[in-house]
Amino acid sequence: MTRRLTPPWPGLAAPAMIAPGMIALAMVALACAAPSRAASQARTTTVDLPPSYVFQPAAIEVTRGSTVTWTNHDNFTHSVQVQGQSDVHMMTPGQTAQITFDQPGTYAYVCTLHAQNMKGTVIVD
Ligand SMILES: [Cu+2]
Repeated sequence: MTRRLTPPWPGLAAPAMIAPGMIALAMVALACAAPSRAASQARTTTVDLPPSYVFQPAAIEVTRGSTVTWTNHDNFTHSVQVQGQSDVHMMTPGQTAQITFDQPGTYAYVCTLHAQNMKGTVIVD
């Protein structure tokens, strides 16, 4: 029979030191996030395409009238096509694409070259 007499953490010092940091992080997160939105949706007009094959962040929120800029930092050509629109905005490596969103709504988009993997959303409010 084995009895553990010590807790799995080294005394109370560690939790006491972590707690203020965690509270500060939580406050920062609350301050940055728009009310009643998931934390995964960033309020930004800039979408990066890092290596490789992703839109980052995949879901963004913008105010109506905003112009969203995608920048292709990948080593391959990608594109942005908003669902329901015919325009395909091609981006070779290093290029950018810009689309202005005037009407509120949720706009799904894809890279037409890699539609299975590269998907994103622009929420306009
Ligand atoms: Cu692509």
